[in-house]
Amino acid sequence: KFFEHSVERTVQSGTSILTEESTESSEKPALPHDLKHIPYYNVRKSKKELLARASEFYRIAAARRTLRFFSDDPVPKEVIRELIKAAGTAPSGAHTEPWTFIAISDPTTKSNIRDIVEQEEEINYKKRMSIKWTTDLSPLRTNWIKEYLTTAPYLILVFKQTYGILPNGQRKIHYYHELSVSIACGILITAIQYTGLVTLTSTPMNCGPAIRNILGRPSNEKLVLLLPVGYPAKDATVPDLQRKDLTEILVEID
Ligand code: IYR
Repeated sequence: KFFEHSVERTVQSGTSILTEESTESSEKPALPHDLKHIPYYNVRKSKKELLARASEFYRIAAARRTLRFFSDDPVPKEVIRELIKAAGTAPSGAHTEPWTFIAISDPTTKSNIRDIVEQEEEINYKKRMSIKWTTDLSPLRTNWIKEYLTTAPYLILVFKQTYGILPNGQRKIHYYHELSVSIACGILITAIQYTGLVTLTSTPMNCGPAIRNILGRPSNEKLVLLLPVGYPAKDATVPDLQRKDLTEILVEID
């Protein structure tokens, strides 16, 4: 994947080799070559404040749970827009911003997505997933019935753009698109939690192309994450899971 660069080097502009499939020419950077570099300002916080803020952020992050039971209470569109703006601040390879977020509140579209997901997930659970996999999942009580896809007021679908398309139709290389979009997803999930809403990090297996089609998205976009977003149902439950202790996840080298 990361050798797209060397392939590109063989493509000489001004020759017949530049086709629809070709990538941007290697002579010109994708960003302006005279891109300005400006001062960065940071107001230093005291050590006390650093610790207070880090602890406060941990408290918020630690309260996050994956929810499977949603209320149908509506969520303001402006809130969803702010959340997507936050996700769009993620760092990306060569600042290519290789993501598209689709926010769906339309009941018919939600219902069509639910149909696709439930149809595929039934096959996943019954045939495609191993016995070991479904056994490992059984304590979490998941199955192919995904009521939350129609009850949650919003579905946010995150697509990664495996490449971009330049105004002249040439392909733009999206370096590290997988990682860049994963980071954006992390920011989005944490922003949802910070806001006071809940979500479920769902990755519907084998549903990407069908969902992409009903949304009319181009073939350079691949579905990575489907997030129902809303308030938890009044009687919502979550599995009583514990997280690893810091000593199990941190190795300090001083
Ligand atoms: N995608 C399926 C199955 C599933 C898989 C894992 I790994 C989970 O942590 C949870 C569910 C589903 O959404 O039901």
